[in-house]
Amino acid sequence: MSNADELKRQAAAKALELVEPGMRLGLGTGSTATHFVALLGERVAQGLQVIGVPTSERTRAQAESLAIPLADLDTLQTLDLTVDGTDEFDPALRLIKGGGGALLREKIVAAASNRMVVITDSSKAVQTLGKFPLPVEVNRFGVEATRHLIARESALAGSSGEIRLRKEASGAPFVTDGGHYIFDCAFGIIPAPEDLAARLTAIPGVVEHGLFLGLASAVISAGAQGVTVYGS
Ligand code: ABF
Repeated sequence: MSNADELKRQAAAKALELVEPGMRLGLGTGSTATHFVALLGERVAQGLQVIGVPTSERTRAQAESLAIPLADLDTLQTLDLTVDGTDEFDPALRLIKGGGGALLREKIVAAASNRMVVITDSSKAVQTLGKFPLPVEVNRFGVEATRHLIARESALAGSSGEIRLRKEASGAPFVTDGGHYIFDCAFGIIPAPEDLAARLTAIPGVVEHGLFLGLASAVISAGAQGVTVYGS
């Protein structure tokens, strides 16, 4: 296991301490969340009673392989705890997520949760969001018109940069679990996350964006100095 991978596993193990019998859990997506689901699967095999809602088809497949009981959000409606990764976090626990392409279900599940705890490594900590290109999930109708509106509204919020359609290795557009496309917006810095988020949300062709504001209760970050918990 690489050092980076070990840090992700340490953060995941710390989050597992928050899981109590009977909890309804949101199961995140990405390499760090994969560690959490694997560790959760070990506890389920030892008799821990929980039920999970996966935030992506790949997390669903991993959870099913570990016999973690799953339900859909329509049945559970509210979750006790969601554990998920992130691409960036700032001192106010604002996040950029979506590098893994699962941002829509991740945000729906996080919003339905009483508590959202982010697990990550210290390399994701930033003072100002935006170094990581902001993913924006868009409807496949009128994509170029939506790109133009994203550029216009982002500039009004003080952010500009290349807006790239996410592609598969084959060159075909990446398609999300929800059947949408993703633009990755290389803004560099996002000085006004709340303003940008509101502007993007107001664009009809935008399905969702990767700014997670006010959703994370805590960020568990593993680094050379050990595991640090920001928030509660
Ligand atoms: C997922 O976790 C995505 O939103 C985000 O891109 C990813 C972080 O990836 P990793 O844990 O592999 O660093 O929730």
